[in-house]
Amino acid sequence: MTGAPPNHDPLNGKPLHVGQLNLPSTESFREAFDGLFDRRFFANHGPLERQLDRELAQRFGVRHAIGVVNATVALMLTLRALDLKGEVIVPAFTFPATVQSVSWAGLKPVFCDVDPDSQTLTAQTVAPLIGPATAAIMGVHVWGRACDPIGLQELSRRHGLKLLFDAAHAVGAGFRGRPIGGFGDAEIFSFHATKILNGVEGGCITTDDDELAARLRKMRSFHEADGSTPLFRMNAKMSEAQAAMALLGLRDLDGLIEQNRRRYALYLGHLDGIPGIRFIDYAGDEASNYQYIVLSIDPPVAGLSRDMMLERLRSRQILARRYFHPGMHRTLPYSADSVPHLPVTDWLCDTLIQLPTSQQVSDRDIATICSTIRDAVMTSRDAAKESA
Ligand code: T4K
Repeated sequence: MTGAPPNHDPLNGKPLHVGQLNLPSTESFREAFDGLFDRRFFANHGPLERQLDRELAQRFGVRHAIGVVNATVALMLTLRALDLKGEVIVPAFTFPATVQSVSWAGLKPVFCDVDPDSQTLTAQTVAPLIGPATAAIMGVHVWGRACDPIGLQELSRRHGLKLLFDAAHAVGAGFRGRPIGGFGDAEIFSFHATKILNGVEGGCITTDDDELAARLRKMRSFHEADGSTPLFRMNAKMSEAQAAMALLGLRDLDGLIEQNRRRYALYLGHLDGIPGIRFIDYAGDEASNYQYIVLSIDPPVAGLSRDMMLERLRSRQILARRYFHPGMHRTLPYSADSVPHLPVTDWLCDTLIQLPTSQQVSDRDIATICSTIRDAVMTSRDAAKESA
């Protein structure tokens, strides 16, 4: 026999990333981009961006959806548009954009711990932090799980606070029969390439507040308002190319959710009964988009730490990630003065793993990922027993 030895790894060395990376069909992509090139209208609120805003408003069941260049800028814009001063209560268990946008808007983030089951803020975790300087609460629908929208709406109303939701993970998700998008004063979505709705980059702000929507539309560009408007404005426009991609994704959204749900069920089946491994359970009042496969590792039971498990997976090109690590309260500039005591956040940051799931991850890949996890736990437990 000549040549390289056969690769016995079922993944064949193919790296498996986290992130959705959903693609439209080549034909629909070509058709959309042919139209775009024919029109030669690429930016400044063209027909596709306007169409996307209308379709998103309909899908999310809100009066206004305002397309923007990405969710980070959308968060910054919304906080500025609300004209807030003082403090914003936020989770530290989140992507940096949630917290950094508060600082960019000249506000002070106040870190709040999350509920151990939902991994989100709840009215109970937030209430003790409300003080005279509090201006707003910003919850995160992390993993697309609703961030106690009813409880937080009641709490914010009672205290006269603004309520925002970072819904970057929550396109297509819902709560008690209502789509995420219409809760609080505004919600902010991401259409980054790694999200279920792939606009390459992109995002939108949803709101039922006509006045806030008008203000945001003026602030997001220099093209939608007369120069006399006394507002801070910027170029936060979504391009026509982004809108074309997002429209194609929106058309496929229900099918993508169903594909995600199927992969989630496969993972659940393969990993059932492994000691020390616990899956996020998308159940109860939630309608999930299943775009994240997240599990926690309990080291004393599993026999190995989360980071050891990551190493095992990475050695087979399974590029699982430890979202979110470290907690934002432990990052500069926020940790410079003091680090608040957030035990649940710290525990999540130390124990969670995000696994690959996307159109690029086959059923066979999932079986391989799960057998890698099972083997890692079983060999670690055996080794621990032997050395005891
Ligand atoms: N709020 C929350 C709660 C968020 O999670 C995010 C973003 C935001 C706000 C802000 O939204 P945007 O401003 O981005 O619209 C990735 C995404 O870039 C980010 O959008 C996302 N959350 C976050 C959870 O994940 P990184 O820094 O971890 O990305 P990166 O480059 O390491 O990519 C993740 C994996 O995906 C890698 O394994 C490589 C793979 N990948 C990535 C891209 C971009 C690919 O295979 N192909 C690609 O094109 O943030």
